[in-house]
Amino acid sequence: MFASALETQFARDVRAGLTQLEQKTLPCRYLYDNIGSALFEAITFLPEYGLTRADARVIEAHADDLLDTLASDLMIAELGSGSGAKTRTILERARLRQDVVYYPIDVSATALARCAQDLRSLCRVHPLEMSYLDGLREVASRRAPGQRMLVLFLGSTIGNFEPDAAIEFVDSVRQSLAPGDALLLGTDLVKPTARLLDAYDDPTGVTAAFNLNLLGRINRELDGDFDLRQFAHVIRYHEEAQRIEMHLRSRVYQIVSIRKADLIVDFAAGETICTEACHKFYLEQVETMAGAAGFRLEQQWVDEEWGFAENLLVCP
Ligand code: AVJ
Repeated sequence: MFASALETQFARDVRAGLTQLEQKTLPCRYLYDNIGSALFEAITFLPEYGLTRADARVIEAHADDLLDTLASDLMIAELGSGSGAKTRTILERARLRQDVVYYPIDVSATALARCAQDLRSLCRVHPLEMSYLDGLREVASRRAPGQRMLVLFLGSTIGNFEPDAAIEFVDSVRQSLAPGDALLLGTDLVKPTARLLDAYDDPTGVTAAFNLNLLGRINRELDGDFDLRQFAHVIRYHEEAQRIEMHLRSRVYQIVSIRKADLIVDFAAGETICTEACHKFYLEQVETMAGAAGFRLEQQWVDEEWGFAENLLVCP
């Protein structure tokens, strides 16, 4: 049977994560298969999860201010575009003023196709099914003389990086940019713990399904035999580290085999797999991060209702 490269990478990552001695882990990027992307879309509608609506409110309120700061001939690249819903507002405003080309970059072919279909009536859309930094380098290589680039990294996906890795990532983004280019970075802000716990462990159980689906994906794609009913969705908030963690806790002692990862792994009763870390920010920390990555922080637009900020980082 022919094993695709991606499958093998998935198998390798699962094997590496589940053989960790201290804390078993699974990379959060694997949460987004078709089912996972659909469940995440459902999460964004939950009353308890205000992040995506807050992001959209800030963009609605400040898209013109944003475009006022940028040159006329614009390439807009988006990291992790998903369905592109939030970007629509920026593209609608931009095309009234300038010639715009949009490059959605995403690892999900389904999300990219949907995004391109939804937005191609607004401007030229060139979807790139690539990793963020590879996609950005590709966009930079297509820059015409005098063209400026705006990179969108919305929705606080930056929160999935550990603090040092976040600075490194933002610095890597800057390396594909030229003076005058900009990065619009969405960051979810620190807020009362109770509100965060509700947002990541909603009473409807959508986030629990989103989390458990990762084990279902391993069963489907890597021939695993996880019994999803024997795992529980658990949230932890580390106040000092400003980090929410999603875990899957084993309800009993159990042994799981994952044939395509050539792995048999056991779980003690109560043992967990960490499937995602979501860091929250203070405004000053974003400024520090921008400076450490070689950017100048130009603007911070804040949604007070939920506690979310869009940060405009300009390449000096
Ligand atoms: C897509 C990473 C921004 O951290 O809030 C939502 C993912 N995980 N509910 C977030 C998520 C659980 C989300 N990000």
